[in-house]
Amino acid sequence: MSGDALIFYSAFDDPAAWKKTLTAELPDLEFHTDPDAVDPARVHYALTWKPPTGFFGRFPNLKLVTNLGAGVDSLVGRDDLPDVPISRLSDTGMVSLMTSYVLFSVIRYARDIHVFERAQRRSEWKYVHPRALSDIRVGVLGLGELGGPAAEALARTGFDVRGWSRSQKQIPGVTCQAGIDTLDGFLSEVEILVILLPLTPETRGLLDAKRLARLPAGAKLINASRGAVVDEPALITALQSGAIAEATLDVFVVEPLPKDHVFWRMENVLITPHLASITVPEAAAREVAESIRRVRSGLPPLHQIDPRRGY
Ligand code: NDP
Ligand code: OXD
Repeated sequence: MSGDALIFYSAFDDPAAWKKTLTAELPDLEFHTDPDAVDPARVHYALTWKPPTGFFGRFPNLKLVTNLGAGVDSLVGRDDLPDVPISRLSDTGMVSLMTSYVLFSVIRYARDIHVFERAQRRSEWKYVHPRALSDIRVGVLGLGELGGPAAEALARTGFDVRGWSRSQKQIPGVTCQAGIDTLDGFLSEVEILVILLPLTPETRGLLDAKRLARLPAGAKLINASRGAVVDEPALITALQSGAIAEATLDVFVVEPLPKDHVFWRMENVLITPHLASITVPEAAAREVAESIRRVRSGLPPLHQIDPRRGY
């Protein structure tokens, strides 16, 4: 089958880069960014990030919707989502970027770099005796395409790593637990918590005041998934009291984080602007092209998500 069309929408990603990389993989694919420039009936594939309301309704013959990102929380709640396979991006470039972000953030705390950053601002030679990494308990919530490799990399680096997910996992060097019943016990043993859970009805506000209080006093928290998985006011209270000593936050309930938000003024919070991982078209286009080939052959796409489950 050939000559079918793809519609691209993103206010964030570069359409020219995607067109170049995707049509190099699939020379017979028509790549469109303007919905009015193509017969909607010939559009079989949508590659989109947060398209406007009603976008999908224009295309009656869609066979595949691919989310231009890993998190599908903004996609699955839409009422114009067609009943076709939905996939998300995942590629080695995205995994490497997230793993490097998690390693950096955990090591910054494990090696007391945050303490030295502040001491330097006071011109203070502040010696803190390093701890063995194997004594530092790191917990990773979410062991999926990004969380699994991040947990494994932390274990390879020498940390005592525990992981938590919905279904039981086996990851080299990582002690894995599964299910909501094990969460409180899991949290009580973790010194540095890394959050890599998707935002779903089940995980929204999962880390509320009660669960944050399960963490040992002085724990550190790293959130690289979605802001709303954590109850932000509860986190602020815990950071202000020192119950949670430090946080590295890449994601927020409201993004961009408003100028007057208290997080900006907190010395014990490191803020990054939602870039823990991004999609690199060169790597991801191969996966998208393979999904299109699979759908053309009547097979399910790669990285298919379950809209009812929310991830
Ligand atoms: P996946 O969908 O591959 O994995 C999700 C993991 O979370 C799985 O291990 C899953 O368990 C677990 N999980 C989901 N719901 C529950 C639950 N209710 N209880 C326990 N565990 C649960 O996601 P990724 O690893 O690819 O990415 C995680 C998130 O990171 C994305 O959803 C996105 O929001 C965010 N992200 C952020 C980026 C950034 O730049 N900050 C960039 C890319 C992604 P199981 O394995 O049992 O299904
Ligand atoms: C994603 C993200 O989900 O950027 O890809 O958060």
